Amino acid sequence: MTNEKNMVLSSLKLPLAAIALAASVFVLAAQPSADEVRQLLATELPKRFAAAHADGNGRLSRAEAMSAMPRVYQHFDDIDTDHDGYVTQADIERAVYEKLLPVMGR
Ligand SMILES: [Ca+2]
Repeated sequence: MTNEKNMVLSSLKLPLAAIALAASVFVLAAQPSADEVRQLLATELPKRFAAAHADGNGRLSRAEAMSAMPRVYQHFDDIDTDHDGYVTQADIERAVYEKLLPVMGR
């Protein structure tokens, strides 16, 4: 049984750790479903956001995003809708719901 499991795992192109990492930063190459993205928002975003903003002020600066949440950094100007140079967790959630999920179309 263990050997069968190992064969299945070794046949995957990516190590499981890489898949988990990709999912946690919302990389779309893995083609998560809309439900999976909603699930990630509920479970992973609060943890990642808390870990990413080092000073704990509830807002993520561009520099903090660059080092800890590269996908957020990549879309920083879209997410920072009031253009004050900071994004909140709510900003990220809104961006995903308003911009990402609609284009996923499922
Ligand atoms: Ca802002």
